[in-house]
Amino acid sequence: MAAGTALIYDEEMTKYKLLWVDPACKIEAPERLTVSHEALVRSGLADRCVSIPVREATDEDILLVHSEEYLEAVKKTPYMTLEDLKEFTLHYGDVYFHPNIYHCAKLAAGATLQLVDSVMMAKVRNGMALVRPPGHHSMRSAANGFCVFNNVAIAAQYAKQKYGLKRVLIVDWDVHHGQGVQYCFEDDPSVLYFSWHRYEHQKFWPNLRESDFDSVGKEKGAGFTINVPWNDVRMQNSDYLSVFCHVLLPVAYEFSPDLVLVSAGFDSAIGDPEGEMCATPDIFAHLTHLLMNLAGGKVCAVLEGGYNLTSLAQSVCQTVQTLLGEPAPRPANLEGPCKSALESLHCVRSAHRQYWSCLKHADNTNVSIFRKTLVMQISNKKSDEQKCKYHIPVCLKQGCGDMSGFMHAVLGLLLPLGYEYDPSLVLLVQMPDSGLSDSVWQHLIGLLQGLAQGHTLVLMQVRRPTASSLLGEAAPSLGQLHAPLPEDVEAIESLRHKLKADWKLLQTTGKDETVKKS
Ligand code: X5A
Ligand code: ZN
Repeated sequence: MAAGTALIYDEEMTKYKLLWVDPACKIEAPERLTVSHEALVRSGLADRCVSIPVREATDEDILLVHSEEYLEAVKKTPYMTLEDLKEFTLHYGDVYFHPNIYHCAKLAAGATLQLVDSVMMAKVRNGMALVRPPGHHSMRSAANGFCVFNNVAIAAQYAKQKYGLKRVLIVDWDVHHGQGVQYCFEDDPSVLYFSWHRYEHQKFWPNLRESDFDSVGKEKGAGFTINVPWNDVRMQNSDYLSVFCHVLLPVAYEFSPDLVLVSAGFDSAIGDPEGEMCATPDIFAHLTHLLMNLAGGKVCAVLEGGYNLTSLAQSVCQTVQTLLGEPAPRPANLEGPCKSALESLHCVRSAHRQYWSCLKHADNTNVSIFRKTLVMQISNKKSDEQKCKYHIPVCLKQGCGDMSGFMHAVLGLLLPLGYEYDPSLVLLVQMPDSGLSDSVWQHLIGLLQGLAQGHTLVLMQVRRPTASSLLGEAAPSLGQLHAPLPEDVEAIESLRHKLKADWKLLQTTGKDETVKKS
């Protein structure tokens, strides 16, 4: 295996900036690159890396991802007046142009390709490219989100073409969704795109429906796009690690990539004004470390976002230090993932169960039913195992048959849990073979009427299928339905016509049915 870590950087990429007032764009400043590079130099990390020169991406490289029309349009920007640049910028979302940005964008994409070349030609084991402008938001024919050319997407296509790679993994740990990368590979099973991103149920930029967990890729590429939406801010180290352990890594090992590209944005770190997350810079040491056993260690990290200069510089150092082979520091306070992260995790795993065998046996039960429902099941079956916090199987030797044991469970478990859970309805279900005596049943009903302001629904002698439906299991298919009896259809239809003046949802045509009864 090759040794060494490449560092690819050129000061030229600091030589463009926002030339007018735009609050959305002012955070994308040249200092992002200078502080990151200075931190690497000051810590001695830069010296331990193999320094590789940048190059300009060629038209051919850029056309691997972008359209000719778009490339030609961007090519004109160095000659534009300030007014023309402002006007050109208006065609796109949250991005700005500058007379030197086309040059820098060619260097950013070219730096990424230099990194891929040095890793693929085994000059180094892995490496990082410090680049501006970032890439993951730019699309085939559009600049977007500070991005002009899609550095990582171009690199993936380039690596497939030049080195005949069968599978490339793109890990996008930037706090924004790299929709440009997603669009580029959504029907391509040779590129697995993973992204987590601040989403807040589509309230956060870029506010796309297709950033949610149920966008999994299309056609042959179904299952090869993995989106983890963060529906809350302040995600922490445990949330990030959980998603790596329970989604990305199992799938990545199953995918078995030939190369790993990281869209390494550090706006997912604490202090960032965009992300508003709480993960500490040392988590990036762990994220990096966890990827370094894939693809024989061929990991190329490419800078994307990151707008808190302190947090950014520290995170870059953690990443490079780990690429160099330093052991990762002990991660700060690891409690479990938060509720919102668990919800996202569950949704992503469910959405991908059908595509990845590592997720097939995961969360096999319909846990969602238990979110709104606290289920306590008293039986003599040891086999019932707890499905989640809100599912409490209680195994008594004689089930409900022994009065003392049963009352012990009711008073010691069911009542306190019921009071803490504070339900709005109590549903009591008695199975036919429960063995429960009438008097115990009467006590149970009486005790539970203290909950839910007395709203109690009692189901006696319930048949097995009723219980399974109440627990959220799918009903078996009814098979093909034949046509109903004509006299039944007639009776139902005439009733519907009689009732539809009073009940809007019974109406099926616009004619004279909107007339209200006076
Ligand atoms: C690369 C990156 C963020 C754009 C935010 C626009 N772009 N509101 O982090
Ligand atoms: Zn970002």
